[in-house]
Amino acid sequence: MKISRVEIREIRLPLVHFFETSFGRTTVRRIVLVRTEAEGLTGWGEVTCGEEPFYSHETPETAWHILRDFLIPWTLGKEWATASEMAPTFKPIRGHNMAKAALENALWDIEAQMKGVSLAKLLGGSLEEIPCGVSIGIQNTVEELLEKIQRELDAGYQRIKVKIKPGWDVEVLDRIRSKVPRIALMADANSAYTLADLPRLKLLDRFYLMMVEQPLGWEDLIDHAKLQREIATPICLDESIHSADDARKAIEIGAGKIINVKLGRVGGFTSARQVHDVCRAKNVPVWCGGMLESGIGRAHNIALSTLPGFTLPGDVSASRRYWTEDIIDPEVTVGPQGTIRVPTNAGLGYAVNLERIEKVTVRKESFG
Ligand code: OSB
Ligand code: MG
Repeated sequence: MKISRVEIREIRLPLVHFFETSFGRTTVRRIVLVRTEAEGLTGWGEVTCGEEPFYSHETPETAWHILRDFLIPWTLGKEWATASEMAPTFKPIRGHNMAKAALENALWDIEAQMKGVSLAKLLGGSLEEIPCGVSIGIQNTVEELLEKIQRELDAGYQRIKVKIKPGWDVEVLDRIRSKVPRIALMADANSAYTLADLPRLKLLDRFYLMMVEQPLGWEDLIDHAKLQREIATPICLDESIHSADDARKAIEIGAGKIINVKLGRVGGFTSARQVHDVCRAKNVPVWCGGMLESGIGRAHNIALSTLPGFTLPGDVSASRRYWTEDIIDPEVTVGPQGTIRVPTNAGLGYAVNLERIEKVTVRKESFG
């Protein structure tokens, strides 16, 4: 596959409802999309970083810079036998995994179309339907949170994740458990605690959560291992895992029992599959995380979630929870059993709505 042209663009998509975590509130997403052309085919990728460097160091601005000045010049005009060749080529660039993932994943889309198979199939996935959970942000009041939880349960979602931080944790979980004692529930702290909070973190065991996600430092493994020895609730790592090597080390030292795989955070499909393989070999369950993606990133997450190690419901949910109108057709929908049917047509499996994308584009630049 010879890449003849790459276009990057930034779109702005207002969220249907603000999304708040321990590190801040998002109301409008700024998303950098990559459109790659090769062999007369078009592939799409999405940079999944946040607007500010609060989840990771990447922002739309850093991704634009790394794509324009390094990744795109390194790929244009080159012959690629498979999309998985990109990851080793990008290795000399340290970090910037979300920028790398957008370009690599666009080539996976093209490779799948060339071979006439779905992205899921190209990856080696087998599930025809994937189980879905939802991630519900911090709300203005606990009552609003309880209402939202009920709405998502009524829609069929298989597990509920809530965000926690000091001041919005034990009391909130207590209220949730009083109302819905039996649901599959988990909490995500986005690195809001330290080991000094151990007494508080120990209280989480009361709520028999499926897991607590990333309670400690965004790059930490060591303290997570210490914490896991002190609490019964399984720890799930998100921010700390950037590669299969990180996953191996985390498992070796007992830093957690579950891993959240995000395509952007680990640098694309090739790396994500390696993380999956490392975890599967050690019987560590994984699930697919979300970054408030547009339909393009969402379609990629759906394909990834079909791998056999993705045994827990992910944060991959319906388009309508995020956008009044998505940028793909049809939009992603979730059935009454809380599952998404995996598309079987070649490539992404959804039609990219270029007309809609043009309307929300604020800048673009092409190469080649
Ligand atoms: O920690 O999983 C996270 C969103 C933005 C940044 C980090 C996280 C999240 C989510 C939302 O939890 C998942 C989604 O619905 O896309
Ligand atoms: Mg998380």
